[in-house]
Amino acid sequence: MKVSILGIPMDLGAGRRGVDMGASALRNAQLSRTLRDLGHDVTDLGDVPVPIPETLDKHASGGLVFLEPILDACRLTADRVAALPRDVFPLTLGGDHSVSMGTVAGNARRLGAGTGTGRLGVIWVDAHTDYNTPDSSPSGNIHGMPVAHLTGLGDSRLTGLGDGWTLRPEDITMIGIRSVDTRERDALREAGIRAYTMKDVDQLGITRIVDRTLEQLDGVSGIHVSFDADALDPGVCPGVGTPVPGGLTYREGHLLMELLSDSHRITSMDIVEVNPILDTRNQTAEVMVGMAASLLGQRIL
Ligand code: EXY
Ligand code: MN
Ligand code: MN
Ligand code: MN
Repeated sequence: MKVSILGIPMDLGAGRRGVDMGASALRNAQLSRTLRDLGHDVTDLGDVPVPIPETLDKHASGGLVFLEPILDACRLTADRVAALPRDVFPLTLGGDHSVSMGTVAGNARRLGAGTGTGRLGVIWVDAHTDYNTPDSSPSGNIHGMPVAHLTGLGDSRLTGLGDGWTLRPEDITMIGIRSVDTRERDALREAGIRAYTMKDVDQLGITRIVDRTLEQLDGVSGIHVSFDADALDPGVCPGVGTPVPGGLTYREGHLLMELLSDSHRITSMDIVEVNPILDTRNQTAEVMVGMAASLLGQRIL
């Protein structure tokens, strides 16, 4: 398969510094070489330009911190991704999770979703549901809000990234959830978004969750996997800014990727929230490169 890597070195959406170095850490952990060794035709497109917070005014407007530069970076990201051909697998590297407003919008456009010719499914692998709006957010940090904006809730400048397209709540599945704010919970229920919590992972197991997810997403033109490193347990991925105990094990993460790979239905992936400053000898980036490898066909035997 043709794989195009694109970095979005942005930490403006997070409360802590350092995730802007995530893309670099993933490259250092031999991302390209690992995927080439699997037989893929890998092109690294480099990075989308993103300003550093030191050059900006940190003003929160209407409950949103760094709105304008995040909007600009997401717009550039969406345009770069949308321009890639359909037979390319975009592998986008954050950056904090707000970059996914750009990657998802870009992949939707790339696959013709929103123009009447198809829908994009999204599997959001995360400890958090990222479903706050500027109104409900306890922090003002935009990385806690991308899913809400993708579905059309929140600030109209951010919902506009889809150029009229919005992600249907029925086309989203969340996996690994264990930290949800009170008002987020209400909004998720109202929207009817499918979310598999860690309790569901314990009870059902990854295999059944994947079966149900693929059934739920029957009929979409492509499926995007947005993998937040904090979905995995902090013992496995310590290099994240918002760690939550009780996460996916190393094997649950790999099994999820292996089964999704077996389905041959995944068309793009994000790796986000890798924070090398908080990491132990680049362990988190190495684990996440392994996750990408499993999604792209690496097998034990
Ligand atoms: N729910 C909290 C907030 O909105 O501030 C925390 C969000 C953390 C988001 C992380 C990266 O996925
Ligand atoms: Mn920041
Ligand atoms: Mn997230
Ligand atoms: Mn998270």
